[in-house]
Amino acid sequence: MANLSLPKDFLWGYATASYQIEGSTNIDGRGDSIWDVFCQQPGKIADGSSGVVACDSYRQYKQDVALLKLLGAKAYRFSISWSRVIPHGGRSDEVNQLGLQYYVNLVDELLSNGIAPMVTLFHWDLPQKLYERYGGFLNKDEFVADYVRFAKVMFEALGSKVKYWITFNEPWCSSILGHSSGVFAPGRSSDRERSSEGDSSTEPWIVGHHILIAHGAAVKLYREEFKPRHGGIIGITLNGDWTLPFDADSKDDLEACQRKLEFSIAWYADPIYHGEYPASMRSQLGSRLPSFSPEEKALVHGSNDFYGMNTYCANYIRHRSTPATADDYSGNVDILLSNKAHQPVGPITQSPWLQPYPPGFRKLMKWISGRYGRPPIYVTENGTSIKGENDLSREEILKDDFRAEYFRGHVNALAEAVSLDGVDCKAYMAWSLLDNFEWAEGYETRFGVTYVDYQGGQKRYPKESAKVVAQLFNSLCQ
Ligand code: GBH
Repeated sequence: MANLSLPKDFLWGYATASYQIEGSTNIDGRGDSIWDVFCQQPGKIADGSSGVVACDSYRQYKQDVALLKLLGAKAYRFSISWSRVIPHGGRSDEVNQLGLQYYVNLVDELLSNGIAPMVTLFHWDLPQKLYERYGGFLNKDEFVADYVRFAKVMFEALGSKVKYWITFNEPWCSSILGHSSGVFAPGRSSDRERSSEGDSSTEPWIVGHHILIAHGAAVKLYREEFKPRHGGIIGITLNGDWTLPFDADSKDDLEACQRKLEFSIAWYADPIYHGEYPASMRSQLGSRLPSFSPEEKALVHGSNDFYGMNTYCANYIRHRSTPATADDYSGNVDILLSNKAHQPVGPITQSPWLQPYPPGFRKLMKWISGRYGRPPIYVTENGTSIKGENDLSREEILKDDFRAEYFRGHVNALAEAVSLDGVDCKAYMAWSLLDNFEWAEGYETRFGVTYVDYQGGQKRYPKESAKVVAQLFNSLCQ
């Protein structure tokens, strides 16, 4: 451990997202997002809840900033509710000054407390009106133009103050979960028991394509009109988890591991860093995977100032020998939580998909760094839920040893990647500052280093893990 260290100016802090924390969904002129509407549909959210109140951060943002300061954070990653700023979302629609002012106030409060704001323009909450008008992400010309105008409004309002910009959070989720499995808004799928609309064989690939183009177009605007004046940086945040072979002796499973990484990460990162979708995807998806026009390619290729990395866990991967189905989105593999010898990849948590495996974090950073020419990596999310946490008393929840241990393992793995593997990692945002609305899992699953008392005015109580995160970075950054 003694030889591990991180740069003194390493940026660490916490992340959140607008719909998960803000509440006040009908206040001060905010328009609906696709999540407001999705939550109203019976059966979509585990506990039937929504983001109507959430952590009440729209009203309690000063408490959030005071909390960040107390925890010693250097940076705070939050996202903008597009429909709060432009209630109907479109490029000819009115800007809602009250909604915009909220983000100006938040940024000012952060800066006056010495905390660097990191802004995610889009974390899944598309204005509902744009979905109704033209199908949202599915309409390239409309979506790209509307997104770029929204981005411009935000760059104009905050460009002189915010130095870190993220165009999209985890486009894989908007594409696959929103338009293939249908478990996230807008809930489209070929599965007619789940949705009356959607085509899982084509729509996710179209949506991903359009998001990449919208990302490229917003980056172009930022680089031409804002970066020269303000000197900030901009990139996209991609999710992805490390893969291990189900059978370590199987060449097929080893290849399947690479394919799974390509279908989840390289789907977006290859066009950005290499100008093209990965060969494995082109060959499996054929003409269902859109292709870039020369202009689009030029927009997307080279469009990251940094690589935004979200990761939580790892999976065992087993090759499938049957042909890929039309709705397959993972490279025709089985994604498993234990291997051939029945060993689990990690301890269970409250999230069915999340079993922590800290060595995978280091390996994945190295994989990204190697494939993309050692880009600066900003870890924009990493964290865990805890099995049964929500059933405990507040006193018990505050002693979150499991989460503290998760952060020890992962921050140590990060320091190894930097100190021993030559990975250029500049930032780490733990997920999350607060317990919050965990999408389709509602409020039963907590990810915060801070307990939020949903029955007690959303009062915030820092957990043990918050202290551990600060200790880790205070001792590593020198
Ligand atoms: C992050 O996604 C999100 O950015 C954040 O908003 C969220 O609160 C946090 O995770 C914790 O969940 O079992 O097929 O439905 C993490 C990446 C990818 C993890 C999709 C869950 C579900 C796969 N997510 N995955 S599935």
